[in-house]
Amino acid sequence: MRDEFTWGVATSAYQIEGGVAEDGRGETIWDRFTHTPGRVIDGATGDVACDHYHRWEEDVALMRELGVDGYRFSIAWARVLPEGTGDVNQAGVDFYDRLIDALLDAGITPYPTLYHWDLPQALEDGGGWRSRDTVGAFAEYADAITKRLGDRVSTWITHNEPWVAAFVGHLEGAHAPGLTDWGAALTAAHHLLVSHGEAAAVIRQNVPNSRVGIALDCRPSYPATDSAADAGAHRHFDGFRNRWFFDPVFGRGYPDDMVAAYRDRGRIGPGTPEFIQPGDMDLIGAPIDFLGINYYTSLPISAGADETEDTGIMPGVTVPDGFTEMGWPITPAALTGFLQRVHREYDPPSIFITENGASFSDGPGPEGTVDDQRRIDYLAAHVAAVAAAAESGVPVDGYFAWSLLDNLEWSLGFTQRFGLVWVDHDTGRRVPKASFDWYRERIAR
Ligand code: IFM
Repeated sequence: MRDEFTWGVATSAYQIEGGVAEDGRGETIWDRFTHTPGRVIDGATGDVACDHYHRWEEDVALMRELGVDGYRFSIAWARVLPEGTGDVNQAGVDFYDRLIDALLDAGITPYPTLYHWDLPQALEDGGGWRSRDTVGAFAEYADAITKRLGDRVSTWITHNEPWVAAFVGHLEGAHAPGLTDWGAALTAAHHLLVSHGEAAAVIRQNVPNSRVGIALDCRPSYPATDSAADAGAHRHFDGFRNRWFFDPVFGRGYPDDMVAAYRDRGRIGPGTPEFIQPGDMDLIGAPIDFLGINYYTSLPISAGADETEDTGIMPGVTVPDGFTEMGWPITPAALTGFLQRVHREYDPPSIFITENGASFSDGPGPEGTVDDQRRIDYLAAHVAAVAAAAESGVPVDGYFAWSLLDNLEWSLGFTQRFGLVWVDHDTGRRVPKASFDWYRERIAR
């Protein structure tokens, strides 16, 4: 690992904060979605979540005890600009102001993400990410928040997992805003990427010595058999799931094979895709200071499998290291391979693993302690995979475990636990798990 390696933990606003109606925060698409019957398991909502909005000092103390160098969290756009644009809500900014000061006092570097899926509902009402106007609104938000926090925060992440925001939200319909439309998904994906470019330029202007990046999720895949049909399906899946974002962010535009495939399938029209305006691809492909990679699993792909299949167990597949409770195969070696590929093909100046972790539901035993050995095994294997990539020359500069706390796993509600700290979702009580102690010792080493 490089000398200045950053060890951290990650969270996101809607998954932990709660306090959704406090201090002038506006409604978001996730408030609307979770309150729509049938959308989320058990009718769970982020109204209280981990109550971090009130318990943030306790959470900073936990991080101090853990000894992390960095904390990756997201800022709720609707706390800063309740309607998405317009007047700044000072009380909302103050929350992040206090958090950042406390982190800095604890010797922890803040790594804020501007957008982790919680679009202000007012913008959704105007077309959300399907509308070009949302790009301008995002730049306005980036401007407002970096002008207020940029004196203390130099590292900024524009978006978290734009693939998920675009495709799970607008094609699979399992996330807010719950649409199932290819045109909407591809348009939203493009606007998310353009807004990354716009915001990056704004941040550079407002923040001296800024470091700007984006956190892309990835699903490395491989053909399920050595048949030509599976190889083709794997290539298409990789284009859909990985290259559609990695290529443009590194200045290559959208991959030709995928543009052709989408055209053939009637998802975009002939000629230049209708959502692209002159200058967009340069904006999206402007150099970044670091790339964030969120990694959880990799998948075998068979011809004929549903293109959108990105979770769940593929029929007939055996995975030596088993599955997490999300049903995701445990595949640490693929992380090394993917990092080497990204280094070889895209050559970012610096890479951070901005998320990696596992869902296992172990809770307090009779002694009150949480023995989550399966999470320790998962994390140890993935940290080793990152170290292997680093040893082979990949410029990896940090690792953020997902997540500090058990939290709201979106439409799966509170049924999945990713935390190093167990949370009683009735009382908010926090109990550090065995993996917390393991990570503290790993960081100290
Ligand atoms: O909880 C999510 C997070 O919000 C984004 N990345 C994946 C995590 C686990 O599904």
